[in-house]
Amino acid sequence: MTELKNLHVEKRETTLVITISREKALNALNKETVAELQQVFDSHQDDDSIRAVVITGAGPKAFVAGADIAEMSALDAAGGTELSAGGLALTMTIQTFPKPVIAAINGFALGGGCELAMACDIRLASEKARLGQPEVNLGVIPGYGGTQRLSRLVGRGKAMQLVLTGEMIDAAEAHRIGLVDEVFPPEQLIDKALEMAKVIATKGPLAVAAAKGCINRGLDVDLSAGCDIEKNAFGGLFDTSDQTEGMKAFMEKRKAEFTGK
Ligand code: DAK
Repeated sequence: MTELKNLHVEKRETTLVITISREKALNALNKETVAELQQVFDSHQDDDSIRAVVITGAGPKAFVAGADIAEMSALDAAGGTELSAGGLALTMTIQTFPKPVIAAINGFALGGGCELAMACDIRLASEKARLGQPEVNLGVIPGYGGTQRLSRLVGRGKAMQLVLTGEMIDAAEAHRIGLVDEVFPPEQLIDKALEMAKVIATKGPLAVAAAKGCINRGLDVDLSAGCDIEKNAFGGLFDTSDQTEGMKAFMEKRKAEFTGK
């Protein structure tokens, strides 16, 4: 892996912890940071030693305060489209990544930061987190899938309210509307995210990947097509050693030793 200027990447047992580290700009996503995130996900796509990813922001104040406004301010339409393409590709990579990705939202998650968190599979937030889609304040709209993923998470009315007013909400409200899944005191957030990643790491990795894919793909199709996706994925798992091992271990009253095969 080439040197990363904007990320700190650390392997903690089977969890890859990615910390976005541009603290002076509240971890705003410039093009280089988006490219580095893409590179980290691409290079771990087939890494069997990684069972989950945790993404967080450096410092006590921000997860990610959005796309980098200073960088964006100079863009023309072609540059804006290129920026959007990079961010959209990254969010799609995270959504289809074969291992679960947990966002540990330690502070502001605004604009592209909220969109990055929404592309993750599970969102855990600090009590100090504040979330929102403030793009209308800047004369633009969410460009990293925000208009699409927010409405899928919180419903049309709340998504409209957040995107059209540009107002921030606190962690408690984000939890109430389903934008974040759990809220913790700031000092517990990372440990809780790592704990959750560790629990997932004990499960069959192929089953975890299949379940993630079914939930995500199913949300984009009608119920019966979604159930077909599930049926095929369920059936496919019966060709794996992990299924044999999981069921054998249950009958032998021992813990399963999954190999991801
Ligand atoms: N970009 C660049 N720098 C940022 C930043 C950002 N998003 N947010 C904060 N900073 C910088 C500030 O400029 C300041 O830098 P210095 O002045 O110290 O050099 C430093 O971080 C500390 O920020 P503040 O001094 O403002 O700190 P406060 O505690 O007073 O306020 C705040 C914190 C988060 C409320 C405030 O910084 C703020 O409102 N930040 C901007 C939040 C925001 O609007 N985020 C959304 C960005 S727009 C698209 C693709 C993508 C997108 C849209 C379209 N297409 C191509 C179609 C996505 C857009 C966005 O994400």
